[in-house]
Amino acid sequence: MERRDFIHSALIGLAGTMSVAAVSKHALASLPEPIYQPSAGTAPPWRGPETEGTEARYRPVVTLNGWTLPYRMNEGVKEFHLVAEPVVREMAPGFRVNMWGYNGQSPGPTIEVVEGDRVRIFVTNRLPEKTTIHWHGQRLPNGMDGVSGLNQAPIPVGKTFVYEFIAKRPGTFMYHPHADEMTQMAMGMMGFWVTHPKGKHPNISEVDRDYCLLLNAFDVEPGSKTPKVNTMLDFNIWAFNSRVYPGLSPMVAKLGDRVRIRIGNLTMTNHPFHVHGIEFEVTGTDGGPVPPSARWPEVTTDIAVGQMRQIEFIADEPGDWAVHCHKSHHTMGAMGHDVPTMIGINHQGLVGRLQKVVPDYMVMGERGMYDMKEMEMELPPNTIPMMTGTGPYGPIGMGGMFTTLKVREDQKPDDYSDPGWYKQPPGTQAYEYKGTTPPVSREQAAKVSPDNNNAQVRKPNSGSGGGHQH
Ligand SMILES: [Cu+2]
Repeated sequence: MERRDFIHSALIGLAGTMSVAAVSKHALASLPEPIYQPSAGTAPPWRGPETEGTEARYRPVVTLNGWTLPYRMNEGVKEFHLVAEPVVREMAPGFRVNMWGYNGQSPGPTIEVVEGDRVRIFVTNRLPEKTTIHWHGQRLPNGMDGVSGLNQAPIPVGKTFVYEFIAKRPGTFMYHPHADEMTQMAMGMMGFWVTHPKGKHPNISEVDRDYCLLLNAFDVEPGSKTPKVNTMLDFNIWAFNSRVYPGLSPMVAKLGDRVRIRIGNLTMTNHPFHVHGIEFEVTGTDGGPVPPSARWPEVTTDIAVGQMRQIEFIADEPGDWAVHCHKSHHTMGAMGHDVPTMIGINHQGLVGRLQKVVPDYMVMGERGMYDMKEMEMELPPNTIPMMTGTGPYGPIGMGGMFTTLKVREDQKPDDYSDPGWYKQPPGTQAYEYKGTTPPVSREQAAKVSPDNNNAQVRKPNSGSGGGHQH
């Protein structure tokens, strides 16, 4: 068979119509053509041959600012080809970071299969060092678990290894190296894996939208392009799928849709994942689906290191709802950690004198940090502002692990395009009070809390209103 013919049949295989007889011995022994993703945008759901028509086996997921890896069928086996390699990830417009990833991006593509599928994954190592892949959470033969030295020899530079197993249980999984983990994960090597249930499952709902995102973190010095790989805890870029707000797509839903979000945490700290506007339930954990009788409602759920969570809700409130990690420094861009707290410091007269020595000197934070959202600070090249994103009412002041859930009555089914900003119906938005303001009595405030230590050290009649201590 000519190489041209092989490529042709491989492409047909991707469309799922290649018959078993059409596969020659030569094709069987060949690597599937690696497929690359040049864009850091959100790819539409990958509509493989099993997702459409009356025989459809599953509804495909959408990986936020990511994509699903197409497979080829080879005698009943789903074959994928992952290429571990250096990539440049655009974390937000104008902010590019040198990472390691798979098939052109970090995170790598999502692998999406059905319970019971036999899966064969070719892994080619184009990194400058050895690697492996561990299929986090899967039931598989011990020799396929990917821990270098324990389950296999690591994949040498330039070589390709084959992993093969049956996707035994439905759920949300991740993949990542288990060789020089600290470096390779700090550089962005990770990906998502979804196994859909085979047929109806008592504890797994059919949903209208199914989103995937990995929580990941990097330490990129402002002005530089390569993450520091020896950082243990003090990361400064907090990301969903190696992207930061405002570089993240919104999650969109049609009013009334049942929405699932699958979240995995491959950072070195926990993230309380918070969704505004609705209540959700955790419908699945690392170990599988949660029976409906064991679920409870939440608006925030903590996702510990190495964990996966599936949350589900009905998108029954229209609007643009914030979705973010609730650690407030995780919704910020890169910053120095040594900025002093300046609230209450009077800078009058100081700025001019300081600017004679430091021409770019700016006062930061004497009334809180909100002003920083509007400030035009001079930043080193290739650095995102600390707080950023502009909404219909001004700066949002969020970076990092932040995006929006956009619920619209007129969003078409399967339409994942951004509907723009929500238009508040008249009379449903917070507004300025314009009546008279009664004087505040601080004396009364001190008297009503006699058990409070702080209140006791104040002289109730001093008139200074607190802060005056013995
Ligand atoms: Cu966080």
